[in-house]
Amino acid sequence: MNTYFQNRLKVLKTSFNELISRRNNPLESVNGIYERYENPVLTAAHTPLTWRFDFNQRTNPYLMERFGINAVFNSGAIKFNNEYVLVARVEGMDRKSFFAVAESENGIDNFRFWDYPVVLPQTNEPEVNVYDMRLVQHEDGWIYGIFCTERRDPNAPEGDQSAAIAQCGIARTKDLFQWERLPNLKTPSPQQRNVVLHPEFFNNKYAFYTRPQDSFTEAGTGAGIGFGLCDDIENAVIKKEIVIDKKAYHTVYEAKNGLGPAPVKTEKGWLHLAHGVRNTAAGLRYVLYMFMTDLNDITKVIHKPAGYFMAPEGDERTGDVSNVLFSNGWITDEDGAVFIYYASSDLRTHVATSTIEKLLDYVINTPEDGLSSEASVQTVIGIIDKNLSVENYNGTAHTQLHGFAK
Ligand code: M1P
Repeated sequence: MNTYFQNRLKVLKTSFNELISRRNNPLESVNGIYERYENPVLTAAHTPLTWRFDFNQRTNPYLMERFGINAVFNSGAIKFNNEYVLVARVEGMDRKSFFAVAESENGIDNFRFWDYPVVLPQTNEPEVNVYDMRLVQHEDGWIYGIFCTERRDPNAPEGDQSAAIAQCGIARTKDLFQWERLPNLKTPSPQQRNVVLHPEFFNNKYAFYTRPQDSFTEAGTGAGIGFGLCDDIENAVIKKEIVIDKKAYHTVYEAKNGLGPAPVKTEKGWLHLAHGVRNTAAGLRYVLYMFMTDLNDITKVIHKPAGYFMAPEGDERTGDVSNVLFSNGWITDEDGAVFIYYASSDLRTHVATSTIEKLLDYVINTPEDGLSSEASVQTVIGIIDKNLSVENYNGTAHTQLHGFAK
């Protein structure tokens, strides 16, 4: 073995092992709702060296990377065999995404990819790209992977090589290793992204949250988080789609929105995590928000805190698509601990932790969006009034004098 090769091999292996064994510490929570962690849980550098390098000195004397990975983000999540398991969107330097399973014992660090990425069977109409899998343990006994499938728009002129069609792909598994591919979901909408399967039957049917789109990028006229039912998951057709959470003027979901992971059932209602998108002079800004739907009527939103739950901070702000937080995976433990896996700027995957108790408090007790500046001022005044009349803040009750608390 030549010395150059040997040295490079040693450096590569040492830094990789250090990275995947690194401890991840929680950061102080300012808002009291969740804790972020100091390091991302998965990045391109976490993908196994055996995927990227040819370790044969004869065929690769310079130990060059032969298959570059660009990003690991938008990960589906599930607790499986007592491990915290992510099915990540791994994007190669060739821009194609695929799915790969990574697992950790504690959900916050030491995530290791399985030896091989997921081999996803194709339908009769093969796609070019797949991404953003939502993992759902359905009450029918299968684990479903609901994801976006994308191909070039066959009607686009030759000169347009970016027009695409996005649809919802469906696969299922019992072991996260062997996947059965089912036909793509059919809906009345021209395109779909951010489709999620509800974990329980609703009126004896499979229930889907959808995101109807007029075109590849525009959520358009049908915009909002949609909902529809289908009889047969093996040939899934939604005949009627309704919108259950609309986009709204001058909110964080003004341009479009989409559901994140499958909702979590609690005694007070179904907890939902979603992303909202608004336009800015610097481009689109993606943030996460939460809402709750009724336990019996899952199409009815019963609580919705104003604004965002989580927005890009610090290093999260920059990446391939900057100013983006996106989540399609969370895990709830039996003790109520919640692990929220979110991606920043289409590049890396992070974790934040909370509890069902805290998330219920947040969703139920955070004021709703009054949809105007005047309403926001009234909301703040309501909070101030309460604070100045109780002894919580600094141990004494205040009286109001000339606009200042005394
Ligand atoms: O680039 C930000 C996100 O854009 C899309 O989300 P949406 O359909 O809501 O606009 C998806 O491609 C997503 O993967 C990506 O993170």
